[in-house]
Amino acid sequence: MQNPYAQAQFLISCAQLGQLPHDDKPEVAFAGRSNAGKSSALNAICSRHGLARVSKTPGRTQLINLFALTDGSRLADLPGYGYAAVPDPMRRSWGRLIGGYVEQRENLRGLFLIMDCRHPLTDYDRQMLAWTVSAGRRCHILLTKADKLGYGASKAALLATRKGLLDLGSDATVQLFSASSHQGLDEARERLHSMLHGEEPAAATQPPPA
Ligand SMILES: Nc1nc2c(ncn2[C@@H]2O[C@H](COP(=O)(O)OP(=O)(O)OP(=O)(O)O)[C@@H](O)[C@H]2O)c(=O)[nH]1
Ligand SMILES: [Mg+2]
Repeated sequence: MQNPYAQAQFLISCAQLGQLPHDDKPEVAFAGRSNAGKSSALNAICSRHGLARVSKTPGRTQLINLFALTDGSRLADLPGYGYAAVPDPMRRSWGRLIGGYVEQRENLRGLFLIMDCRHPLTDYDRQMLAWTVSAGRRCHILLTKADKLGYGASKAALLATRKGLLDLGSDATVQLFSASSHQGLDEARERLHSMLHGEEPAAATQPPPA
């Protein structure tokens, strides 16, 4: 299948909610801890190396960066959270910006929450999930950097995260992913398509019952 995300184009960087375009174009946001691999996941899904900036310095993306797809829908790369060196006032402004975005953004169809599979469900991830639950947002979790763990350890991380989600009352779905090895890339693209366009991934290709 041709990758529908390959023509993604950078649209705008915003420091405040009011600067975002206000219309009914479907949008999915990539959120997660600083350095978890949000920008790398977005680039892998779009098959575009330099689309979203990737950095070895945590906390590099401090703005909401929007990317437009050819069908008019959009992807948002949200500022990372939980970076220890970020001063308190900046953390408060992060909470206002991201909490407000998740709760108020009318065209937001759901979140891709990116977690390093070696450190899933940090306190900030739990805060993020609590916002998605209270705002009734769909959420799909990529346990990324799966190339850093062996088969058994990555399966254990997957199961532990599923259990953690149940305990939090979240119905988020979760998968293993790697931007480096492309593990889980097809599933991530299908989930993203389903979230943007409101279809179940498998249902679209199945014939109607006889
Ligand atoms: N091995 C491996 N490294 C990865 C993977 N994804 C990201 N990285 C590395 O992790 C570091 C952070 O990746 P980014 O994509 O910039 O992370 P981010 O979440 O966008 O970070 P901020 O924008 O700073 O919040 C970079 O050095 C990436 O090369 C992966 O799947 N496997
Ligand atoms: Mg980034």
